[in-house]
Amino acid sequence: MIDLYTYQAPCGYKASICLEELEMPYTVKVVNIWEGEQHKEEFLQLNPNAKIPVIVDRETDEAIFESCAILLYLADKAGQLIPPSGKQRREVIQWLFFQAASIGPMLGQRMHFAFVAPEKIPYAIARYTKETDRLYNILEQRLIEKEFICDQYSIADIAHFGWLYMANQRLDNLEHFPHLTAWYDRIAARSAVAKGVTVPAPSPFI
Ligand SMILES: N[C@@H](CCC(=O)N[C@@H](CS)C(=O)NCC(=O)O)C(=O)O
Repeated sequence: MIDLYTYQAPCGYKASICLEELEMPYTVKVVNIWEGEQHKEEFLQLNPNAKIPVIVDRETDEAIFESCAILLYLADKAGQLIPPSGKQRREVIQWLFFQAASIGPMLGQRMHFAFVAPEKIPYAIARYTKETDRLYNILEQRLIEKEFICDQYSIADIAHFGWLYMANQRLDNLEHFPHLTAWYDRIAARSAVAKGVTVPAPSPFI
């Protein structure tokens, strides 16, 4: 059994989608990040970085933070959603890092300056829009001949969907990227994905 510490946020959705895809039993522990519950001592013991998601594997009492590390752990535990070895496995890990280091942080900044910042700063909005469009174009080129980000549906798709799902609620950000849009629709149509984005409840952005 897995305990999932999460909230209505893109990084949390990655973990819940993965658990749903793997049909792994899990218990949801809600951490209200808008009320600061991620800074409580009990939670910091699980993640010193004070961010959701975190999982605890009750079979071993091991706690894991960082959403892409969680995806890798769950996929390896189940023996699904990532090849077990070789070049294809390394390719999935490479795109997981791309998501964690680029798509996630840059889209996070784009959404922050568009919707959360107390003042509209045109330079910041333009900077992160330009950078996320550049990153989208990398995915767009890759998806011209591919159904999924790697050879098969994998945790690389789940990782990317979390933030793209959140961005898509508020921005017309995919309209110039037809192959990325088609990929998004394919992933969104999966029943485990539709369920995963309702854990612990639908996004407040919807
Ligand atoms: N790199 C981390 C980022 C985690 C993250 O930023 N989580 C956000 C929700 S998507 C959060 O907990 N924010 C609360 C805060 O920053 O105080 C991961 O992928 O797990």
